Amino acid sequence: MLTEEQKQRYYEDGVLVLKGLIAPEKLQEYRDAYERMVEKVRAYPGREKYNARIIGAKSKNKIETKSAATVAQGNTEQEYWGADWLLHPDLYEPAFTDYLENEELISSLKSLLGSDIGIYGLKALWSPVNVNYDLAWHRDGKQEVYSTDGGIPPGWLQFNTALYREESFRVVKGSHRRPLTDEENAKYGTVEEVAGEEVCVLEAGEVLFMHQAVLHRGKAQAEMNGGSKRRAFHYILARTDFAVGRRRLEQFKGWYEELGLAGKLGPTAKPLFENFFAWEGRAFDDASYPYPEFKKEDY
Ligand SMILES: O=C(O)CCC(=O)C(=O)O
Repeated sequence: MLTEEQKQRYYEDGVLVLKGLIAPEKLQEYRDAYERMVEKVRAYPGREKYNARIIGAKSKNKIETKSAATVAQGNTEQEYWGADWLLHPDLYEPAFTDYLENEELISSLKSLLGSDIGIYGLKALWSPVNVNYDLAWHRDGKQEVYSTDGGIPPGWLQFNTALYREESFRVVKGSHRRPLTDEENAKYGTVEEVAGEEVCVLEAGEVLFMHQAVLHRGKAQAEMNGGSKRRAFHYILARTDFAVGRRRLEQFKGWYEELGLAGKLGPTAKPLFENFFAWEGRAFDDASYPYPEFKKEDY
C-alpha cells in the first residue's frame, strides 16, 4: 500500500519508484525464467508469434529470415528488445504470474487505481546486444492528451520492474498534467534532448509506476557497446470498468485456459485474471488487435 506521500509524488511527477518489492531469492528465479523467454523470442524469426518488439536501422519488423540470435552474432542492425505476450503458452513461465502474487505490489497499484483491478498486459523489455536502444519521446496516449484530474491514472497503470540495475527510462516529470511545451511538441517522436528530462535509475528489484500521459522514452547502449544488461517486466493493470477489446480478452482467456492457470494461481494473482475475464459481454470490438502495424518500434 502506498503512503499519502508516495501517492502525492505519483500525482505530481507522473512516475514513482518503489523499492524493495522483490526478495533476492525471487529475483534470481525471475531472472532465470526471463532468460529462457528471451532465448525463445530470439529463436523465432519474426515478430508475429509473440508480438515481439524489434529495433534497428530503418527496420520495420524485418527479422523474418534469421533469428535474433543469429543477428546478434552476425552484428547486423536489427534486434529484438521486447515481447508483449508473456502469457503465450510457448513463452509462459510461472515466474511471470508469481510476481503478481506480490501483495505489496498489488496493494500499491490499488492505492492508485482503486480496489477493483485486473490484468491488462504482461510484457517484457530487454537490452539489445548489438543495437543501441533509442526509443523516441512519446506519451502512451495521444500527444495532445494530458491529465486534468490531478494526475490520477485514467483506467490503467503501466509499470516497469527491473531485474537488474537499469538507467533506461527517461521522463519529463509533471508533463502528464499539462499540455506539452513548444519544445516538447517539436521534439515529440525524436530522440533529441528535452529540457527537464531525467533518467529514472532502478536498482534490481525496484519498480517504476508511470502515468500514461507523462512524456517519456527509453534509451540504452547496446550491451556490446558497454551498455548494461536490462531485463524488465513491463506490466499493465487496469480498473475493471476500463473498456477492453474482445479479441484481447479472448486471447488472454484462451491462454489462461490452455495453461490451466485457474488451478495454479494463488489468492492474489487469480482475482486479477478473474476480474479481467468478468469484462466479457462489456468488451468493445477491437477489430485491428493486436495492431494494424507496429508503431513505436519504427523509431
Ligand atoms: O524503455 C522503457 O521503459 C520505455 C518503454 C516505452 O516507452 C514503451 O514501451 O512505450
